[in-house]
Amino acid sequence: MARRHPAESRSLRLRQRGRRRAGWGRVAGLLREGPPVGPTRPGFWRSPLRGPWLTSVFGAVLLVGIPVLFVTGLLSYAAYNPDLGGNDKTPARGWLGFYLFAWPTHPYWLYRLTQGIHVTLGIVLIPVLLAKLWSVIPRLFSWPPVKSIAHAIERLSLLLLVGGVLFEFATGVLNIQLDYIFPGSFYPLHFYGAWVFIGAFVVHVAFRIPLMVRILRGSRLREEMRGPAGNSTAGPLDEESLVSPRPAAPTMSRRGALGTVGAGSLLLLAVTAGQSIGGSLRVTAVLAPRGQNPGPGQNGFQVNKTAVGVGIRPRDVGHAWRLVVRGAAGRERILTRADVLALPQHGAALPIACVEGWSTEDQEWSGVRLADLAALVGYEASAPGVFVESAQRSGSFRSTTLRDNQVRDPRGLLALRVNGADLSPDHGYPARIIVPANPGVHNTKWVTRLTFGDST
Ligand SMILES: Nc1nc2c(c(=O)[nH]1)N[C@H]1C(S)=C(S)[C@@H](COP(=O)(O)O)O[C@H]1N2
Ligand SMILES: [Mo]
Repeated sequence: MARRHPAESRSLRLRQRGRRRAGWGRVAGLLREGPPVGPTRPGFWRSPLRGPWLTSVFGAVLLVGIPVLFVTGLLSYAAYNPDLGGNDKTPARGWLGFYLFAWPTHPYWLYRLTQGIHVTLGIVLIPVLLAKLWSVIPRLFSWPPVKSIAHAIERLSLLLLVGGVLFEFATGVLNIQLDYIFPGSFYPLHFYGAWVFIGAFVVHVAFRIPLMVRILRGSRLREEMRGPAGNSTAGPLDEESLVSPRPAAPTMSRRGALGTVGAGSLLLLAVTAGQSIGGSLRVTAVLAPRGQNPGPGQNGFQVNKTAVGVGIRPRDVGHAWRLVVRGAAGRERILTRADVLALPQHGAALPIACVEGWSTEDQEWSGVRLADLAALVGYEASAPGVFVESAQRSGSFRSTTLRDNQVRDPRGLLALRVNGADLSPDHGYPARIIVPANPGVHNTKWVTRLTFGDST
């Protein structure tokens, strides 16, 4: 316990000398010669568990997890077809959208899977992320703040890394739990933030991976995990100053620390995954923002945004409701609900999969194929994309643009019924969009107008 870090005794000498100095001379002296007081002092951080090994274990988990989060996040963004007019919530995304592609409709559960993974994994990694940050805290306060230009660049990249990761996790969780608190602006924040963060992440990994591999190859895992309480004593002082020069008595073993973090992650998994997997697991999703039990009946599945909640007036969706279908060369048809029901009806078993990560089981929708509606207004041979508008007059998600592959898919419907009953008001009565592998947001409810061939 009495081990004194060289920097510690240096700071002691300095403090004695400092009393004799005054003003700026003293500040300059402190900056030059060693850490003053508080968290910049190496002896301030005293957990004996900190050290390169523990940091490497958490780092290895994040090294696998974060790229999966990044890729599923990019896919989620591509699924919105933001290169179509009206869909882009991220103006001037510029070359960051270089990778965008026509989001497919096969397999129909694709978005349910990618977004379920994105959200569930993000939540499950929170304890690991916090533990990793805790394990490297002494480094964030390392003194002097800047030693050289290279050191300054490294510290700046750490700022982007830590700031970026906290920003991404915070915006993601807030968007899930607080019902879109960033009206229209979550996408740019989370999207630009992801690129800044991943840049810093790649730089960090490039510099750190050799050290991490070396430490983990040392196969201390067995050693750390064995023994009555696992290993809890501080290791030898390391170059990275993670190991405390003045370790306190342990309150927990490293095995216990890993177990606690792992148990935290498993607990979060257990109370989250049910919202995406569904079935009998849905009741376990106590953190699900859309609840575990959406009520009985054919329309008994999760609702995001009720008719009342977005200001749908009864007269907009009652007898006076009309569907306006516009197409080539100014052709237009205006249909009553009876007219739409008189068109050939087709079925499709598809889920609602929301950006928030929750999804429903496949529901049996029935309605008119979007391609058939396109044919009504002059697109008999091959249907183009469509601009969809709803009876909702303000707020987000009241309109969307669908791509031609989504219109042409035989399961791409303007649905009137679900599971054998008329749509309920909250699920979009009289008519809504349902398209395979489409993010929930683009399955517009309370549809009033379809404009084909106006998608760019
Ligand atoms: N007009 C309109 N359509 C909308 C929305 C909306 O707010 N307004 N919300 C969308 C979102 S975010 C989702 S996830 C799905 C949810 O469909 P459901 O409530 O039928 O499950 O509807 C989509 N359609
Ligand atoms: Mo959604």
